[in-house]
Amino acid sequence: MKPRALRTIGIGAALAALVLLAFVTTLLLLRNGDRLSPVAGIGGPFSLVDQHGKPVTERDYLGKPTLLFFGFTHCPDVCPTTLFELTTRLKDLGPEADRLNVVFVSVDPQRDTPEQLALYLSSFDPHIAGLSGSEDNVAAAMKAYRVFARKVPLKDWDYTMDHTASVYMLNKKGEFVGLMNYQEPEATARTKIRRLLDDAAAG
Ligand SMILES: [Cu+2]
Repeated sequence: MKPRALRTIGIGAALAALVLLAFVTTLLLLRNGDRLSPVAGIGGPFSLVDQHGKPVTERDYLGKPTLLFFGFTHCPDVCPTTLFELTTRLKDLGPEADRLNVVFVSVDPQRDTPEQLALYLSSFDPHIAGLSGSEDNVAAAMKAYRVFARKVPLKDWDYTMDHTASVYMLNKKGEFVGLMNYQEPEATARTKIRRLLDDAAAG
């Protein structure tokens, strides 16, 4: 073979090797990219009571990814809207909904007793757990997730609450991996939940 032919074969082989390397790296990157990256500094331990009166901590929700939302049952708009949307997403998932925790934490423990939460949540998907607790324990949970909430007085000693409206997404280790925004469009909400479930299934 002439040297030029040899060189062409050599270059061809090198190119083929490069293409193969690029392909393998892309596959690895894609696989890595599929994993949700935990964000440090948001989330932490909590000690609350569910709508059946059972004490729960963050450890009760490990092993499955979690959608965590803070609100209150007297909320006129944000909470019912979000819980209704979550109910629809859970219905869409069918039996796969069992692979996800959905947790509603009250920022209004004064009115949101376990009984009140049970009554309120009976209007939504039964997968949704409702947590409350002492003022201190609720405040600690809110602090851990950097949730903002404040009482706004209304007429006749009544009050409403301003509060953080995002849904926190936690992986199956309980690590914070991202947010779903208030009234997140259906398509992106579905994609986010899909990623959360796929990430959990990936081990
Ligand atoms: Cu609300």
